[in-house]
Amino acid sequence: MLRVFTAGESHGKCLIGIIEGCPANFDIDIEEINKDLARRQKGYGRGGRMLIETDRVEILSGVRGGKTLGSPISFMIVNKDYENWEQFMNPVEVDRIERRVTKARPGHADLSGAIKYDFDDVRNVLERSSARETAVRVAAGSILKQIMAYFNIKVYSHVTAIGSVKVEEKITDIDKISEADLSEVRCVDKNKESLMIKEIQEAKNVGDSLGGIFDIHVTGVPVGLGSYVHWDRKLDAKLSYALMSIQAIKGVEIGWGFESSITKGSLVHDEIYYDEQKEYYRNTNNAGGIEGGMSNGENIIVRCGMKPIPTLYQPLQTVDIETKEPVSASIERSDTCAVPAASVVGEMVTITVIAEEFFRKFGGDHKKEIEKRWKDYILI
Ligand code: EPS
Repeated sequence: MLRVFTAGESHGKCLIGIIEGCPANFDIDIEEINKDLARRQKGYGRGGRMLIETDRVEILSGVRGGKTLGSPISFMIVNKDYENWEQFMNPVEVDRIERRVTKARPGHADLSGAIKYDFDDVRNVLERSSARETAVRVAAGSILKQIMAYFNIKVYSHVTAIGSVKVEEKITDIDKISEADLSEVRCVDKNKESLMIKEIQEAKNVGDSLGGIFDIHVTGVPVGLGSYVHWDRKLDAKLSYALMSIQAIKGVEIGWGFESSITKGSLVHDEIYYDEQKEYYRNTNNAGGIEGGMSNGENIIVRCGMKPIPTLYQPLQTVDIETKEPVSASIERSDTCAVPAASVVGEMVTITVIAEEFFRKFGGDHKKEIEKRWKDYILI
């Protein structure tokens, strides 16, 4: 079974990841991981932290000479900002007063986290609940993405809404979606792109923040990943669970999602055809490539909605957890909009779930074993 663990505080020394259950003998290109880490750092609307960091992965175990060993892959990403925070984040001794946070931000983990763990300093909560943790999930996903690419499975994403600006057209052309990397907001509609940038700038000017929506597409997924037999192995359920765990994600839709719920069945379901060359195929993909909890051979299409980041430079009303007096929420350095970054995180989280289910179906200890099972299956 494939499992990914993450550790690390936002301003601690480093972030740590462990991938357990990755088979042996797959080539891993470390520069490709660094490219994905750089993609996550980009995006119009990011805050000052991204000017400090140049996220790079250092593999510590499980890979030798560029090939996976089958043993746990552990890696770290150094927080360059730690040198500015050592005094407050050192594991042995810290200044507990100067950067103490007591004005819990509405929308953040601050208040519930402080109550749950009996902390008098919200910093203990915000350091771990920070979306900085997603750097680890990107590095892990990027490793698995390279392995999935060997089996012709590829993942893409693009942003379809930021604030009130929405791309109305349903874009499914993968060549078009691949252009998202060229856009500062990962939007492939040029008109909407400039409106999104304008709206982010306007929000920034008044100390506000913006959420948005992004779509993830996965190509090359063979039929039958996931399960109709086990409720907890349904592919759509697993994807939703994993994607919903990304900081600030509030909604996940598969294919047409909520829109299909208010449309007649005759217009929703994708009719089935057969042809010697293409074998089974559909002319539409409203199901987003998943039926009965299993991949059906069409592209997987998943959509995520992200709420606006809770840190506001014009803060909302809250309560000081020490005095219980009404105050304005604390202001931590933050992003105005992190939807483009979240869309890269979404890709990596998605490919992690696909890899997990791929290994479950075709799994073995090493590449040859898996490749044989995969070829036998797709050639049936
Ligand atoms: C982030 C790092 C953080 C924030 C952001 C995401 O850096 P810092 O807290 O030092 O400014 O930019 O985190 C949040 C928005 C949040 O709510 O925690 C990153 O690496 O993605």
